[in-house]
Formats: sequence, structure tokens, C-alpha cells
Amino acid sequence: MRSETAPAIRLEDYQPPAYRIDTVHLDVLLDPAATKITATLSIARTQGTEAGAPLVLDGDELTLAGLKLNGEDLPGSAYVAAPDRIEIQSPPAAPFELTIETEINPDANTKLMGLFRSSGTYCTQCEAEGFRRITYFLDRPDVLAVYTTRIEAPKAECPVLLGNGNRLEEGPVEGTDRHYAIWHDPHPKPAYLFALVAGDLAEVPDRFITSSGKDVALNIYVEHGKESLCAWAMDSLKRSMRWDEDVFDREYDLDVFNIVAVSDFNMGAMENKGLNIFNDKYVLADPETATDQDYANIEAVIAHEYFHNWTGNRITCRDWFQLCLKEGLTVFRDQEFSADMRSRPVKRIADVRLLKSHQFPEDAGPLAHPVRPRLYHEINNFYTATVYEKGAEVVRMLKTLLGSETFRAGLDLYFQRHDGEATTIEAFLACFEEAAGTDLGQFALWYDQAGTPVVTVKTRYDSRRQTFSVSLSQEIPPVPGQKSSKPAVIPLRYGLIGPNGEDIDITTAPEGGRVEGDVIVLEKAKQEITFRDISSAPVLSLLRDFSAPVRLDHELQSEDLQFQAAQDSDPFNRWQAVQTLAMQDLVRLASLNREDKPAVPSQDVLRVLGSVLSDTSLDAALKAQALTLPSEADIAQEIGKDVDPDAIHAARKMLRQAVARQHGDILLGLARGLSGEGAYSPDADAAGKRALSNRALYYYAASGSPDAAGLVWDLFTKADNMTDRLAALTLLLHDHMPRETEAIALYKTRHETNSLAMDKWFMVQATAPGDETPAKIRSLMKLPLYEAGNPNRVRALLQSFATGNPTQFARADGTGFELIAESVLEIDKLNPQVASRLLTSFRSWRALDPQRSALAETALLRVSSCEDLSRDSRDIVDRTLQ
Ligand code: B3K
Ligand code: ZN
Repeated sequence: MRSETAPAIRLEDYQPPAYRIDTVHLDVLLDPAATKITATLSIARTQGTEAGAPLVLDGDELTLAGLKLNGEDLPGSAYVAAPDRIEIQSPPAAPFELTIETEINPDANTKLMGLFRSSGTYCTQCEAEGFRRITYFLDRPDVLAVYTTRIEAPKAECPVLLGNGNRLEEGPVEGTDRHYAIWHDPHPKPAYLFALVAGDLAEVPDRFITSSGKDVALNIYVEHGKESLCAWAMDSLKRSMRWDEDVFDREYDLDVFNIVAVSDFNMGAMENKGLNIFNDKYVLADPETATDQDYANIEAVIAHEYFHNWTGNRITCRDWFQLCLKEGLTVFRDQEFSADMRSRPVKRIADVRLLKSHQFPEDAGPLAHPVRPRLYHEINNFYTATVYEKGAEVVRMLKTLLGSETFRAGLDLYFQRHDGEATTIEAFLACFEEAAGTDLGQFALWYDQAGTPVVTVKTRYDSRRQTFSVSLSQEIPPVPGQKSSKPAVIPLRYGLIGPNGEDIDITTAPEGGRVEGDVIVLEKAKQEITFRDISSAPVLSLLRDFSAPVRLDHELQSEDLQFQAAQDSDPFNRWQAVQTLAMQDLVRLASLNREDKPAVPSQDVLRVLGSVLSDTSLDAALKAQALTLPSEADIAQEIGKDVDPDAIHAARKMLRQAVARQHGDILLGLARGLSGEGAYSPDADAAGKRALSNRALYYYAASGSPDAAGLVWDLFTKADNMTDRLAALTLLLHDHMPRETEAIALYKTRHETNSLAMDKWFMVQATAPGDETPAKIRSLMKLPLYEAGNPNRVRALLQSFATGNPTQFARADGTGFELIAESVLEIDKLNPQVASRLLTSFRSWRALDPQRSALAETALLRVSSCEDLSRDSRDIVDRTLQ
């Protein structure tokens, strides 16, 4: 027996709603186990709906406690009510008012969708379909209503009552120990942006004056005692608000902007109108508990949610197939913000690393889907790297193709034309077509075709004719369920590097295709571009700044890559050249290891890494990025089939040790030289220095030098910040250094009461290579500190194991897969979204060697055979096994 797959929802079946809901009045009487909600909805037929057409409202695990139409009880014969829907058979032809009473149990809500409690605080999560767990509703993003919310709760337990929009009034409920607040949001919005919060929270206030002089009250609400940890988040918020005004001319539109941090949350954060709710991981920071990466993430997520106010809230999605309309665009916006706040090339490299490590494998496996999917069974499974990250790349390509000014004009038109609407990708693209006077029909294929295009490049220099020809072809490898694909429009930023290392000035117009400035626009399956008057053989630097989300098959010789690594004027391609050289060698070493043949790292690669180390012109953060070898998962992806994670692990270790042996002195200097200068600051420059210093120590620790263990231990015990302490702890545990057990205990004693710091403690242990790790994880799961109901903890221990410990997850005895399969089944009963996300860690199972892939399949079949699997996990397991 197995649970049924939910019916498919298809884009082509979209129908506008038969009824609209203009206003919503909610009255919420909070109680931990029995919260009463009275929803009063003003409803009207939409154009084209026949009088008396049935009205069907969505619900999810709801109990109906009362139903009135225009103030009168509705007789039982007039409707059918079930936990997942109400159908009113023939509602009045004229606009009417429906009053619905429901009762829900926030404390029993372990799915963390709808209304739930986190450490005693009531909060909500309604995207995508959580509002229907609060009351019956037309829970779809194209139903926009004006909300007024009255929240009532005991004053002592919940002194803070928050809703969307502006607060209209608040006060005691006479004769009781309760109080209430009424919030009104004047901006029509879909139900997924509804939110309320109630609890005993500390308020961190600030303010922001907008460009037109509006005074906005900003507040961050956190658990008492954590006020001092909000400074960075508040600073990031104010910088985001200013940046959106400066760069996109977008101003904030309410009198208040509230952020609430909670510790149990399925995702990073949520952009509810005027009341963002955050996973506290993306709010709280101080040097003692947060790493530089945490600081950067907080800055980016605060910005992302704030930017949604325009790209998502003011203009929302017509249906969930259009999710990338708000997510891809908002990720693009937050990436640009971080690039402006920090180093642009370093940010670009970090974003591309993320894209390649998360989105590329998704696009190459059984869960591949277009940026705009056409079909889903469970929408929560489509908040993916493809929708977010590839979606952002598509927006970036639009900018590259149209140029900054036209791109900006198109976006202005979009804001002006669609403000207050729920719209589509077509409408979005139409604005750019109009601004540019061009047809984007072929470009739109990026939204519809899954799979990463492979661009194959061949070059030929003819010294007699002084021509340089670049032949290009593109192809998307087969994607399950996708018919043959069509050529996309691929902007390839390029330069021709002359023998002196400088870009050649191209004075004669290239022939054979569209070349606009420094961008070759590949539009056909095959094209040959010829450059004339090129007096000596150049090196082609292609895909500069990673101008398109494609794989490049460009057989450059090692000498050319070394030349690029040293000379390319594009920092991204300098970094890429180092990575390509390292990757080629790692793949070669892994294959030799696989065959038990002697393997020695290439001198070319060691030399290039050495030049990076000693290059004084490179900034520290960029150096650290260049010195970060492709991860084991990246190497597995490159190998693509018959993957043996142990051979890959060994290859990476060999290269690391060889670097350490060859460049010990300079590594030691860097490891000692940069960290610990002056007081901690989270800015990009200081963070870059720490990153380089810790990267150097990572190599040096592999040198076998007698002082290496002492250096690591010193850093661990003396560090004045989490970045350095965690780097040292990771080395101690992952290299199984002599005092690792003592380090685990010391860290625990120091941070036991701080759950975000303890998440790191779980994570470092879960990602340690070594046979004992799965058993260790099982024992960690028995600790009182491990909470299966807390998504951050589950992700720290189990998700990081499944995605960050390839040799142990894909063990040849199958126990790694079993651990995750068992955990998925357990967690699925509590929180399907967390379980199904964990299950996606199996997505590359078919690329493993036959023994391992058979074991992975067994584990997946075990999950699949569960009778009462959630819709979320059923969808993922079905597609993964397909
Ligand atoms: N929009 C939310 C994500 C909601 C996920 C629902 N399963 C956060 C964000 O992208 O900003
Ligand atoms: Zn978002």
C-alpha cells in the first residue's frame, strides 16, 4: 500500500476566479489549543460568472464552527463543509457578506504552516497555502483583498500584538485580563501575505525617513535578552531601504515596518506586508556567535524580504506557476544590493558557486523543471534553486542583453503598469519588449525549458588572414519528460586577450552573428563568429562574469588557462581559470584513485595556486575564493556518472596536501598574519582577510608540520569571533586532530545556551568525514539538545550530513542512506516540508556507481512504500525514482 499522489495542477488549466473577495475582517481570539477565528468576507461575482455559480473556498485541516450569509445562519442544506473545502451551492447573485467561524489548535501545528507557536510566540506562515489552515478562503494569489485584523490575547502572555499594515487601535478588553489590537493594511494583497504575531517579545526600535520625507517606524521584535543581537539586521534594513530608492526608485509605502525573529521556521524568512517574519538565524548576530557568512546572509535576506515589498507584494503572481516573477527578480535585486555593499566580483563568484552547486545538479537530475514549471503536485516543492537562482540569472541576462538603461526603463514600466496587480511572466517581458522595441519571444524560452545548456566552443586563428574564428554551438542535454529543446538566446560576454595580457581592441566589426559591444549573442544552434585584423593569436575569454547559466565546453590548453588565471582582466574568469585547472586535475586524480593507480597532483596546478597565494595585487576575499577547491559534490557533478565518493575525497586530500607541502612558508605567513588584527568588524574587507587566513590554515594543517596542530588549537581557544573559532573547530574535527574530543566539549560548554551557535556544533560533527559519523549522528539525535520539531536543528544535523558529507551519506554499506530515509519518515509525520527538502538530497543517486545507486534506490523505495507519506514527500520520492 502507498499513499496516493495528489492530482496535478497545470498551468494550462488556469481560470480566473469566479468570485472576488474585496475586504476581509478577521477577529482572532488567541488561545494555545483553541484559537477562534471569525472571518467576515465581502464577496462578489467576477465578470462572466453566472448568477448562482457555486462558491468553493479552500481549507486545510479546518473545523467549521459557524457560517452566516449576510448575517443569517446558512442552513446545512445550502453548503457542504469538509476540512479541506466549503462549497456554497448557490450564493446570491448580488455582492454578499460571508461570516465564517473556525477553531484551530496552534500548539498542535507541527507543520509550521498557518498559525503556530514558536517558543510561546504565536506566528503565521501563509505562503504558499497556509492561510487556508486559518480560515476557509479563496487561497490563491490572484484574489487580492484589503485586510483588517483584530487580535485579542491575554495581556500578560502576549503584550505584543502585531498584524499587517498600520495599527488602528489597541486597548484592554474591559472586565478581562485580555487586550486587543486592530491592524489595517490598505494595500490589497493575496492571502499568502497575511501575517499576525502575538507574544512576549522585546522591541528594538529605529526609524527611516524616505526620499519623499515620510517617517517610517522600524521595529525588530526578538526574545527578551536578544536586543543587542539586532544591530546588524537593523543596519542592513536601513541600507536596503535607501538602496531601493537610489537604484530602483522604490519607496516604502506604510508608516511601520516590523520584523519578528522566531526560532522555529520552515524557511529563511517571509515577506508578509509590513510584517516580515524571520528565522532568527537571519536576524541575530554578534561576533561571538555569528560567522562572517552569517553576517552576509543576514544582510542579503533582510534585503531580499524588504525588496519583495515591490517585487512580490505591490506586484504579485497571478498563480504559483509565476513564482519566479517575484523570486527570480527579487534574488537578482538582493544580489545587486550585496554586490554594491561588498565586492562585486567576490559576490558574483559566491553566487555562481551556489548556482553551480545547487541549481546545476537539480537541472541535471530527476527533479529538473523549468524556471516556470507547467505542472505541480505540491507547490511547496517548487521553492527551488531553479526558480530562485536560475530565475535571477534570467533577469540578469535580460539586463545584459538590453543594457542597463533599457533594462531600467522596462522595469519602471513594469512597476507603473502592474502596480496592485497579480500578473505573469508574459506581462513582465512585454514591458521590456516595449522599452527596447524588440521581440523577446525566443528569450522567453529560458522560462520554459529545463536543463542547463551546454555551449561548445572551438577557436581557430589564421595568421595569414589575421582572422580569429569562434565556432559556437548550443544544446540542452535530455531532460526527462521534455521534448527536444530549441536554441535559446545566450549572451556570452567575452574578450580576446592578446599576448601582452591586455584585451585586444576590436576595431573591425565581427562577422557571422550578433556581437554587441563585449557580448556575443548566441541565438542559433550553431554559429561562427569571425574577428578580423587580429595580428597575433589571442586567448578567448568567454562567459565573463558568468553572463549566462550554461556549461562551457571549451577545450583550452593548460597554458591558456594558466595565462588567463594570471592575466584575464575579468576577475570572474581569472577565478574560473584557476577552478577549471583544479577541477581537471581533481577529476584525473579521482579516476586514478578509482583504478588504484599512483596519482600525483599536477605541477601546473600547484604553480597556479602558488601564484595566487603570492599575488599581492589580489584582494584577500578574491584570493580566498580562488584557493577554495571545488567541493566533493562539485567534482562528482563534473564526473557525472559511476561516481565513487571515496576516490573523489582522496583526490581532494592529495591536492590539498601537495599545496601544503609546496607552499608551506607562504601559507604559514598568511595563516598567522591576517587574523586577529584589531577589534572584530563584519565588513567585507575584514571578512575577506579572515577568509584568506583561514583558507591558508586549512592547507597548512595538511602539511604534516609539527606546529600545525598547535596553530589550529591556538586559534580555536583564542579566537575572539565565531568565524575563526568555527574554522578551527572544523579543522580539528574534519582532520581528526589530536584534541578533537576536547574541542567538541569546550565548544558545547561555551555555547550550550545559544541555539544558533549549537546548530554549528551539530553541523561540524555531521559533516566530518570518517566511518564513525553515521553512528555519531544517531547518538547526537538522542541528546535533549536535538529537537526533531525544530527545522534549523534538523537541517544542521541531517541535511548537512546528506548534502555535505558525500563519503558518509553514500557509504558503500548503505547505512548513510538508511539514516536519512529513516529520518525522513520520522520527520514527515511532524513537518512534511522539512522532510521533503531532506529527501531531495537523494536527487543525484543515479550518478553513483552501481553498488551505491542500488543502495540509494533501496532507501528511496523504503520511503516510497510508506502508506501515509505526506503529499510533499510523496511528490519528491515519486519524481526521484521516476
Ligand atoms: N517567499 C518566501 C518563501 C516561502 C516558501 C513557502 N514554502 C521567502 C522568500 O522567498 O522571500
Ligand atoms: Zn523571496
